[in-house]
Amino acid sequence: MRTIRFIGAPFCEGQNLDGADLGPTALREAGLQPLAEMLGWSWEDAGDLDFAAALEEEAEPPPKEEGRFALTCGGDHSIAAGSICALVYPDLGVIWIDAHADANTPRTSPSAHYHGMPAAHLLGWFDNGIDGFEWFEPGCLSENRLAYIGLRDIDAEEGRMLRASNVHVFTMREVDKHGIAKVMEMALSAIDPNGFRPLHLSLDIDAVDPHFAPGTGTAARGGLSYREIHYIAEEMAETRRLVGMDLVEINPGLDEAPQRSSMHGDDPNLKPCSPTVQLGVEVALSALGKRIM
Ligand code: 6HN
Ligand code: MN
Ligand code: MN
Ligand code: MN
Repeated sequence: MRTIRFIGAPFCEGQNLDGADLGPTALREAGLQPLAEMLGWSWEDAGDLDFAAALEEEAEPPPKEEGRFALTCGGDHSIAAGSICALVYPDLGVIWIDAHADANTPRTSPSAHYHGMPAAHLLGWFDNGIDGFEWFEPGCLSENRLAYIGLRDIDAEEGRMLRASNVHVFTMREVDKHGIAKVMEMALSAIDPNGFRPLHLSLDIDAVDPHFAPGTGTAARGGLSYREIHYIAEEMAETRRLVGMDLVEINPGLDEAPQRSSMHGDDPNLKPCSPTVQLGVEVALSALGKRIM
């Protein structure tokens, strides 16, 4: 039996809205654990990371994750710097699903929000180190092992840096033009031409159209459909090489009213949840191998 290690990362200081820190608890309450166990996974809950304590103490590296499927739930997308850096696979390929590229540097960022920067940090694009990040390994992700899908809201300088790089970018226009199946095929073969690399899925829920994912801080219209995000997750599971996943930017405080759904069946232990939380649970289950039939 394969084991999931669920890591709660209730960090929302990478931007200026409260509520994304409620993500891990909301996903637990929506029943992610029993639903994953029904798929045959064994579940290990690492609890929530204590960011307040971490700020007080000497910077400690995130514990290295190996052998289990590491599911890190945010929080905002800042946490991907830690979750990806903590994976021990030196040839890791990353599929980054997002409306945004999160590839600003402290020099180019228009907002100074760190959640718009973790990809650039991982790629080693920052001019300088940052205090508190002594554990971090800038450049631990190489450009040709990163592919984005779903982008549609990119800052000018960020776009220039991406175009000048070897990062693989599939914007919403490529999804329109080729369809999601072809885009997934192109993205996977771009980062993993021989099909043997371990893979990580960094999933920002704002990649999905706000019609399906209203509960997020930086919503951008014109996003992935309900089935397109599921197809991505299903294909990642199908590779059988998925070793980690981030599920970030779900903000229950900005979400619509809780509802009961078919996902909950008539299990009284599963509480109704808001639509973006529900979407997060459903997409995580697809990435964990759930199939329509
Ligand atoms: N996210 N590009 C904008 C910025 O502030 O750098 C938005 C970033 C959004 C980040 O959604 O993870
Ligand atoms: Mn906060
Ligand atoms: Mn993001
Ligand atoms: Mn985003």
